[in-house]
Amino acid sequence: MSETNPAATAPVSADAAPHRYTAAMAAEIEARWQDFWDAEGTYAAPNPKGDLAGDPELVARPKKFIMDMFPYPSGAGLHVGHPLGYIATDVFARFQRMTGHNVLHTLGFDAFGLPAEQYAVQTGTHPRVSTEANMENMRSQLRRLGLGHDKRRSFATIDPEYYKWTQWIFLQIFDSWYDDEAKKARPIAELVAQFEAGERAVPGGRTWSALTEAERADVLGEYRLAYASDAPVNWCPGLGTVLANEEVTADGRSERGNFPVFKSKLRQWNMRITAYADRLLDDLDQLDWPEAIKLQQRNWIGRSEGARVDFPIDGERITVFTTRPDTLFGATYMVLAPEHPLVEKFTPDAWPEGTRDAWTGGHATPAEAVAAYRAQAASKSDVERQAEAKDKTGVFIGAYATNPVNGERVPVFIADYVLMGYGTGAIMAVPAGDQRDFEFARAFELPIRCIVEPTDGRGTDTSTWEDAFASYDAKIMNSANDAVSLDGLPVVEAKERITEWLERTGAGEGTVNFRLRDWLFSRQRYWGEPFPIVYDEDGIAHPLPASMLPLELPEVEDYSPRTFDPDDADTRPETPLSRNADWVNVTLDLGDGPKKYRRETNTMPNWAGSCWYELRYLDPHNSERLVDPEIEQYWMGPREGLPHGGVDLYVGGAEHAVLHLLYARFWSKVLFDLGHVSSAEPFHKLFNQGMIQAYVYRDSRGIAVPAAEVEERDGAYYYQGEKVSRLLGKMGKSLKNAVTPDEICAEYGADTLRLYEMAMGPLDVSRPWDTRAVVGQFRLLQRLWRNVVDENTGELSVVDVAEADIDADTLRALHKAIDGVRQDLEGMRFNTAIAKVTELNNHLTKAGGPVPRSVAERLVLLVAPLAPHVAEELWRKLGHETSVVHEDFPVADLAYVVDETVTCVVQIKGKVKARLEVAPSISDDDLEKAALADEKVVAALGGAGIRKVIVRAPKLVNIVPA
Ligand code: ANZ
Repeated sequence: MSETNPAATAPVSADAAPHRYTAAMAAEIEARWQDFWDAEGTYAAPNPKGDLAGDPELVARPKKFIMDMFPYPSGAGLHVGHPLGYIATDVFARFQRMTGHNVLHTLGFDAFGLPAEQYAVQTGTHPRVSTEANMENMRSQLRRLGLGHDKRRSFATIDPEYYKWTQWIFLQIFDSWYDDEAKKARPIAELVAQFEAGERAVPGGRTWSALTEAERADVLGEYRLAYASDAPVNWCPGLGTVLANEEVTADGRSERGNFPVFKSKLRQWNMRITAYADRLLDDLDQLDWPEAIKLQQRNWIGRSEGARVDFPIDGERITVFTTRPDTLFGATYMVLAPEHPLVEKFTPDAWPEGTRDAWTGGHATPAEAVAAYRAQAASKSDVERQAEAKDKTGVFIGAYATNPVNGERVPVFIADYVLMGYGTGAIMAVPAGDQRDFEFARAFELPIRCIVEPTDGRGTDTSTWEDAFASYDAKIMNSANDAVSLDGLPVVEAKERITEWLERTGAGEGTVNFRLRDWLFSRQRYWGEPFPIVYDEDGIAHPLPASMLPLELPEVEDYSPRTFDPDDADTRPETPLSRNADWVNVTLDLGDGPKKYRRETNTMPNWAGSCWYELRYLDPHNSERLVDPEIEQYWMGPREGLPHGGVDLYVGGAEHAVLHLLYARFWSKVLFDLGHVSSAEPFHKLFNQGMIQAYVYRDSRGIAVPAAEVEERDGAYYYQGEKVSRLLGKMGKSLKNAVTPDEICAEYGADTLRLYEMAMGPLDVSRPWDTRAVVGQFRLLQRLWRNVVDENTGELSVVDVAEADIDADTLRALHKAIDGVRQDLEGMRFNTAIAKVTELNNHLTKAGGPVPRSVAERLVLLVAPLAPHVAEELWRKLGHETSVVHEDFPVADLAYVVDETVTCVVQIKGKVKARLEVAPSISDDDLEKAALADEKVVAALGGAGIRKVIVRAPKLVNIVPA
């Protein structure tokens, strides 16, 4: 809903002050200063060297790299919710500039992605054309906000000069392996050298020289950090592409479009992010990130300490992963994931003697039971399979394994609550200690053996139990064989002891398991980075040499991925790039003469471009290297408090907790290991801004109606006379409640919009947009203007007054504001900073009379980070020739900051000679100095020496002259 603001739009009537701050004036001022900044390059941050080298004095300052999560250039443009974070970083960056820092602040575009491609499919417009147009539109919307970006450093991920380096990084990752001993990535050539020299055994036991080229490629594929594999992947026929785990919802559907997702075996590129699981986890501790995000990353990585235990079966073995090896004596059956590759091997032709009916699922043979159960399990998502409280289903495969700790025969089942993708895809089931196993055991009449002394009074007779008993504080019981006893031990010690026994007897070993999976890195899309990979006639993948980069996207006739019946799991993707035969089939000389090759026709996922963009901002035009090491070191290198280096401040939404932020950390670490960068972490401090919410109004059919046309009457809401409901929700076109920054800028100006967004509440909290409240900040700027400029003449209204002659109340108000605003801006508490500026401004308004020039100047400097245009204008009016952007932020005189003062009496020889107003907390030393410096005291002493000063802070100073 919008209310017209009379001050902003009313035509200037005869009696209205001609030089009042109005929307029209704001528009004029803002446009003028934006042009000035662009022309002067006011926000250019100099590099220590290279094409962006500049003012050595600025370079020598401490530096700050302040960054936003860059936007996707959507066709809908920006609404007022989008720039919340951009304004915040801009205010912060401006404050840092004014407190002596060389500040790098810019913004690019994350421009590959699905919407442009879908638009292309619908309209036939090339995705580049629509994306460029959207960027152009967003650039002008952003420029209108007065953001102090170094535009020389901006780029889009779709620029071939940018994605050349995305492809180059892919090649670095492809050409490296993770050395578990050195705990870092190394060039693959060093691994080959180890194989050649016989220093490392070649898997399969042959010598390196005996392997064919294809066999070598296969071996190296097992090590490379980027590798193609035929693993089961998330295939989404409805979208026509495969998806990363992170892109699949908890109910096993595509995050985008909500289509079913199936596990299908497809040859796909992967990134071995799992090699970095430990480091990704450990290094979180050093980062200044919100705890909630760290926790999400920790959970996503999901480190579990436990053991692998081998259960012998038919001369072979089934290996399980357990976090509770201490419960091994209570393992009374085993479960394999239905897809487990060993299932066929151990499934006999007939049910063994004594098989219970309940175990067979009513099937005549184990093979039939297994086949039927597998078909049933395949139709469920992992989440459905794991859901608690569901009936546990499964079938016996007709085989028994041996529990290594007590030699007992334990029946082997398949059941869908065990997942193939976790641990080893097989478990030992301990019904007494695990609720899922407990339910399964009850359903299948399997023994439940009490191996942990219950501490809740339920007793050890498991036939009376209603659920499993789990506690880390309890003691183990019924757990001893001839060689090892866990009885009486608490869980942690029992785990250690049994793990020792397992390792000693060769029955198992302690191990760490991660939930994190490798990152599925290929998509069957058009609008993404092509892979710099070609296949020779034997199907062996070859990297393109760096000299052939960028490998640009070819033109194709049809951009759409081929989509299929969303429910048809048997379909296979067809990539848009494969439709351009001239591009796909090429003759290249990769160093051994011209040969025929076939290009990889998948493209990279849209996360690729955002995995390293912070580095490109540093050295955006470098065509020789990813980033110049000295420049990288300068802006991002490790330093005090930032052991891993990284961006000083990164602001964006919390929704990127595990996708972008995890991938970017992974790429940083690889680049760090390979020596390309000095920072092992991309983002040292992370801040998640809240959301700007908006009211959604719906009619009786539940359909959203245009919010701007809703009227309020007596607390109820009406649209075209019909009553509508009101709820707080997201802002957006589809909910018909989007407010654009353009509208607000037109009505009040960008400075008002900036102030309003910053004043709405703490930055990390979500808040409802209220157009009617914006005018409050506009009035603040009007009063600010009026405190400096005569509205009738347009002339300065300030007066020159010596600091000593400014009244004490004003000085107190001023210094309190300076002190508070400084601390608030440093701490990113922009809302309270604005409150303090408002307080000072109101004080000056109320005080009446002209404002002392030095007070007005400092007020303007306080406002400058928040409302830069009006600040520039007033600064210029105050007679300054240079931009306010690089002025020093005012510093408070703390003597004025304390709330109350007490009166201190200064006596000379017992007679009161002066009274001082001092802070209650003043020290004896400071009070003595203040007393001796006081004019009246100096006069009374008349040059006489001092024998003794007795100080009783804060109330009394007694001076005894010599
Ligand atoms: C025996 C046991 C006894 C277990 C007990 C738990 C409690 P986290 O902590 O998430 O790592 N498990 C192992 N692999 C599995 C798979 N592929 N699908 C489903 N469940 C699996 O969980 C590890 C525990 O989950 C393992 O420890 C195993 O059950 C089960 F009182 O082994 B436990």
